[in-house]
Amino acid sequence: MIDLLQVSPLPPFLLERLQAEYRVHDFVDPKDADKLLDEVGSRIRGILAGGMKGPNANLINRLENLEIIASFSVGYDATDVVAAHARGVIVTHTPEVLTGDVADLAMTFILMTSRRIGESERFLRSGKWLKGRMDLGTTIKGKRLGILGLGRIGKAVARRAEAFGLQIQYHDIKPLGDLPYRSYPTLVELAEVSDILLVTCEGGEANRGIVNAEVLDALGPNGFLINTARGPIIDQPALVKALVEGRIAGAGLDVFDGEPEVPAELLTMENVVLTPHIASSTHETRRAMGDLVYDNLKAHFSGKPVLTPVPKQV
Ligand code: 8YV
Repeated sequence: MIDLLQVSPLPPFLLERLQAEYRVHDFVDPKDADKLLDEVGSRIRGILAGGMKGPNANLINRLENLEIIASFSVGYDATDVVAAHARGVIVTHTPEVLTGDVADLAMTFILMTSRRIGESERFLRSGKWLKGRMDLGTTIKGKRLGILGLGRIGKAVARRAEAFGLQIQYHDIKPLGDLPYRSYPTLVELAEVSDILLVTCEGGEANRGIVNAEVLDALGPNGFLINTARGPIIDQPALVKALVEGRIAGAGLDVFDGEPEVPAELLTMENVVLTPHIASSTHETRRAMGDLVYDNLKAHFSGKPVLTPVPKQV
């Protein structure tokens, strides 16, 4: 049996399927990491990672027979891909299969923040409707949606948003060729001309804190910020401050810097929609992500090319 090291929590159906064919060593929260690695490290040929927990360079370099890291996520910022590729270790992720669900949540946030759905629900449940009417929301038709990172997920949100009558524009570090949407050279310029700013770019060090106070001020007091990507892309203290001071209108957030901790100020704000990193959390998508992790490992250990490798990082 091939030995795998599991560094991230995984759904039970995937774990059971893998355990039937591989020897899976639990390294999610090891009591004595060194002892376990001394015992099994040299036998490990694969790592099972996730979007929030992946191997760092130390771990990758300690496993001399490591061949593959399979991540149960589309985002691979938790894994040191540069260190893996430097050693010729393959890294796989789960693109495409979760795009629709993540885009659906982003669209839901756009509607929830502008139409004040969460606040309206709390208004009704708390009995306030018996004393008066709920305040008005904002129409989304005709508003400008700025998308930061027009990749697979960004494009899927754009298609949905077009059906709701939103105007789409974007900022991306890569030239994206012929698209029906206007591109802005900087994030600040995009925010300046957006009513809603959606964060769907990659996480990782290069994008840490790029949605900063200047970007939030460019979005302005009538603007909504939506994040379904990674928490650290937003300068979180700057976001909290902008919300407290009314310098932006509201936010829809599925991810947080330091999650599952969430800044206390956000918990009591009416104009903020908060979900616990659920963008890909459907039975169907989690099953498809698990199947892809399994299929990537199967392909690799059968001597075939993996299905969804992470692009080469140097
Ligand atoms: C998962 C994610 O919740 O795919 C990603 O990048 O962040 C989510 O789909 C997470 O990766 C589970 O490990």
